[in-house]
Amino acid sequence: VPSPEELRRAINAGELMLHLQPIVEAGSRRPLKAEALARWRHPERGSVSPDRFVPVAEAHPELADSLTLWAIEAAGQCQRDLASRGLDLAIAVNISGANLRDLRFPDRVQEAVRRGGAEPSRLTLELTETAAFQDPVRTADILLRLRIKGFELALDDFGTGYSSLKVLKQMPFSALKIDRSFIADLPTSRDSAVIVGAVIDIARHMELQTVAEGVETEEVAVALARMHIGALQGYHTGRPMPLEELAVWLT
Ligand code: G
Ligand code: G
Ligand code: MN
Ligand code: NA
Repeated sequence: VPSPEELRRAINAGELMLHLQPIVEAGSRRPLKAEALARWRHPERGSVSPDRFVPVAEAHPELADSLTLWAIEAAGQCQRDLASRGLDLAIAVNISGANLRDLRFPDRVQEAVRRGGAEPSRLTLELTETAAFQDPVRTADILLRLRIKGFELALDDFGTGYSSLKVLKQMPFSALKIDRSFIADLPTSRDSAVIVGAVIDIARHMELQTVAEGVETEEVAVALARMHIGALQGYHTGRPMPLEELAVWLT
């Protein structure tokens, strides 16, 4: 596990980069968006997984902010790079509960977007329900400010927290990402199929977009399209990849 000092240094030294995973429309398989996933190429240790360094950032609010603002700025640069090749894609960036302590966060996001050159309406911020529930009143306030600034908000890993429906009711989300634990066994588990069907139904009535995470087979993709899910994400429809590869993948 890296120390906070090492991570801080790495962010400043430009050792982090984004990989981008396609999110495609379920029916047409047309690319809608890409999720930005941070990668750290350490000069001695080689690649360090986000599972190791994201928790370090989350334990230090100011470091969590640096990571998120770096990712937002870098995502904007990716979007501009794609636009210069005639490719238009929305981008989703993961944010942490640690980012939601300070009411100045939305302004800082807006500044990072300005530096990176992204279009706010083409940037989605993804947040897990666990993060959203640490301080629900403050979170709702911060999320509302972000929505007013034009950002899309996605509830990530939906179904794995303790308060999913309450979070949906209280927070101004625009999309819901169904956790891969309900998606992988969709063809064989009647329970998963019933749960996913009900979630899609709730989302439709609440006018929320739906994304299935962890789509690993054509069979699952077809089953989800039949259930009228909005979008698909997973190794089957596209792995996380560097920007250059994504540009090729898109054309
Ligand atoms: O590819 P994957 O191994 O990228 O990511 C592992 C975990 O790390 C996921 O839960 C993902 O949401 C998280 N993650 C990846 N990049 C970022 C990031 O830039 N910020 C935050 N907060 N989490 C990230
Ligand atoms: O927590 P979040 O949903 O942001 O995490 C995204 C994580 O899921 C990343 O680690 C990414 O590499 C991983 N991922 C993306 N597609 C698939 C998939 O089809 N199967 C599995 N098992 N993991 C996936
Ligand atoms: Mn995510
Ligand atoms: Na997720």
